[in-house]
Amino acid sequence: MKKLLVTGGAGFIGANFVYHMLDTRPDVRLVCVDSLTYAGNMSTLARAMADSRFTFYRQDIRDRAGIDAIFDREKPDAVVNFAAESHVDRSIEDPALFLQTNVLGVQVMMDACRSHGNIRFHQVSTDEVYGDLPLDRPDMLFTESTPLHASSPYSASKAGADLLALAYHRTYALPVTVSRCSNNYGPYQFPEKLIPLMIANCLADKPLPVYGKGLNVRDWLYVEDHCKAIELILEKGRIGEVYNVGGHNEMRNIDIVKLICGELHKPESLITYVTDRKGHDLRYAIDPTKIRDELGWVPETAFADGIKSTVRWYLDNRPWWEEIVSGEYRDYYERMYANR
Ligand code: NAD
Ligand code: TDX
Repeated sequence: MKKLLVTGGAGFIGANFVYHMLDTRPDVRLVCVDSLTYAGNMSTLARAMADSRFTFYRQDIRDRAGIDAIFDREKPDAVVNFAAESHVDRSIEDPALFLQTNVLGVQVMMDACRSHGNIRFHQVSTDEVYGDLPLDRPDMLFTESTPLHASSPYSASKAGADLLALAYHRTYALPVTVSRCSNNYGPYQFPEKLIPLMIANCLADKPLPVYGKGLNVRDWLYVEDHCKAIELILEKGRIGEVYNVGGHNEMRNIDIVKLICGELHKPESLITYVTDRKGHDLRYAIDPTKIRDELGWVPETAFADGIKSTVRWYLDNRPWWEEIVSGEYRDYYERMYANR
């Protein structure tokens, strides 16, 4: 049976990937490494913990000795690195942590792969490494050869990790792949991110803080489609290659927020325009031709269906996010939004 080591599995996409693999791949065992930052949540992994094919380690990827010990013991066949500080607004407040986890943590993971038999390594990256596109040029999309042009400390740290991963391939022949995905949405997303934040605030009849004029565009992909893309790249992706992942689903922030109001039967008068994010990227849009043509990947969930089931999930799983928004997240929210 193949053993896959997954970092960041207690976070949003990592947990969805863990469940995708446990539910569809009886031939795979999963070892999850996660330090449980504010964004990691053991309740998310409750069902996985009951599965004999799943093992969990509370472990920071920056800690070389701890990571080496897990590799010694588990001897994984491949590694997928989801672990990261992932929120742009937090990176504007505290860039150092982003560099430590998102760059140096990746180095530790790849060094462990090298010293344990040149283990296959997949780096989960983001379209944000390309910077942004103009709003008035719908013809322009990010391809894998678009130059890296990161705007935030978060995206700069992810770009640094991508370059390091590709350098480890060229220099040490480490079998590396990189995927750069657009904005994900779906179950278990931490409520600091646009879609769950707006759902939670709507349900509490709280103001809906839209940055700037709400005209920035993101390219949304249902998280399960991202997980399937990563699985395909792991199995069939060409070593040393980058794959863009996205579903041609560009939406303006304001339209997403209005749609959520509609789904929850809440008045649009809750919408409050607040001070814009510093350096706010205007538009992201992925060209997924390469992964479609080479690996046959196409997104399967239409946004209209995915957003309905996501809203339904947050309605059906209130204890999961209510516990989060009533904990230390409250201080973050106050800090970030009080005087905005
Ligand atoms: P998340 O913030 O929900 O989860 C991150 C997880 O990593 C958490 O469980 C956290 O505890 C863990 N973690 C953080 N620092 C760690 C460390 N030093 N050691 C071990 N574990 C650590 O993030 P997400 O939205 O699930 O994103 C996962 C990955 O996908 C990230 O690499 C992110 O850059 C990338 N990505 C995210 C999106 C998106 O829309 N969310 C889109 C494209 C790419
Ligand atoms: O309160 C808000 N109001 C608002 O208008 C928040 C939290 C966000 N926004 C805007 C900012 C963005 O234009 O909504 C858009 C989406 O914001 P986020 O959910 O913070 O996502 P984004 O900055 O686009 O980054 C996300 O996608 C790429 C993930 O957080 C990254 O980890 C991923 O790499």
